[in-house]
Amino acid sequence: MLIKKRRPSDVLPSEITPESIYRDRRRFLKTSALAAAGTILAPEFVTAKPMEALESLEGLADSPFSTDETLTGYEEVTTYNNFYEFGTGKEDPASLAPGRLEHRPWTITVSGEAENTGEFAIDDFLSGLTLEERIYRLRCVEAWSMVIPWAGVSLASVIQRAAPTSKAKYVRFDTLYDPNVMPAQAARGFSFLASIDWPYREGLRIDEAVHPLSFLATGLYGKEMPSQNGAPIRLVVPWKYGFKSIKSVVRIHFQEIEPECTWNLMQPQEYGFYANVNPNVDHPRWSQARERRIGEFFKRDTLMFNGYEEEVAHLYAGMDLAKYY
Ligand SMILES: Nc1nc2c(c(=O)[nH]1)N[C@H]1C(S)=C(S)[C@@H](COP(=O)(O)O)O[C@H]1N2
Ligand SMILES: [Mo]
Repeated sequence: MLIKKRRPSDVLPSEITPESIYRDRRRFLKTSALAAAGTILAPEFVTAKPMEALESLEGLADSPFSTDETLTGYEEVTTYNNFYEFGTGKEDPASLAPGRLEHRPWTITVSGEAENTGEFAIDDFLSGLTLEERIYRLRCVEAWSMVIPWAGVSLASVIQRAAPTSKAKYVRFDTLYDPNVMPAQAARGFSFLASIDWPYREGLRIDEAVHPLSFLATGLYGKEMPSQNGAPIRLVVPWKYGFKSIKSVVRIHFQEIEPECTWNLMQPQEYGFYANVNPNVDHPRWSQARERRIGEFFKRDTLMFNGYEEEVAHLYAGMDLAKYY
């Protein structure tokens, strides 16, 4: 595998490339035999955040699940974020996470109802798994959306390796807890951030977790994951509101009962365990019928299960989706 390392000082503003060129480069890399010989001919482009040098991820397999909708620009994807560990402002994660959140060493603990539990260095955890690109819609519960080219591995492949027991009805994910890295975890007093019971936790029913759309992303736009997007590894569940897609995961825990999830614990009337994107079930304080695609002017209709209805509706057959929101 060819990995070209670059120092932050190598990045020129002219190298910050719009998504159209990203796509051309992907096509180019696939078709050009010369590209395999090195990066000399491949148009190089690097992160918009000169703070963080991100390695290229080579040889990403394509996925039939990818949408061909227009990608949200790299700049928007990496500067308009929700990552409350670094503050509630949309620009806080991009300004505070790079340089604070170290991507290596990183340990993932697999625990609970599974045969192959233990602590794994992330590169061992990922070794032998197929690295794919998945271009997914992301719909935040706040009624904005993006289209993001993720890179990573199917969650099912990870779960298969963990070999959950028959008692494993749910899987829970925890974000890193380290107040020295994540300033909001050190918040004290009566602030909103101090009221969050860290670490951020999320969960899925086991059949949701092994659904082929469920993804563990280690990068985006053909590069390793920027810190602000949840480096070095984060969940992506594209038919659910964005808050289910937990960032910077350190634990995967198999359990028999429905896990406690951060937003569900904080405001259960507003954020349910399922959190499936549903234009017909409004948030108590706003409508979910429409959304603003970041970079677009006019709002668009929100699609049932964020447009993945055909793939996932069967998981909820017979369930009242207004009750199991
Ligand atoms: N640990 C953690 N994970 C998180 C969040 C967070 O605050 N902390 N925010 C969630 C929300 S609300 C959204 S919309 C997505 C945003 O992902 P992005 O910034 O990569 O677009 O991350 C989710 N994962
Ligand atoms: Mo969100």
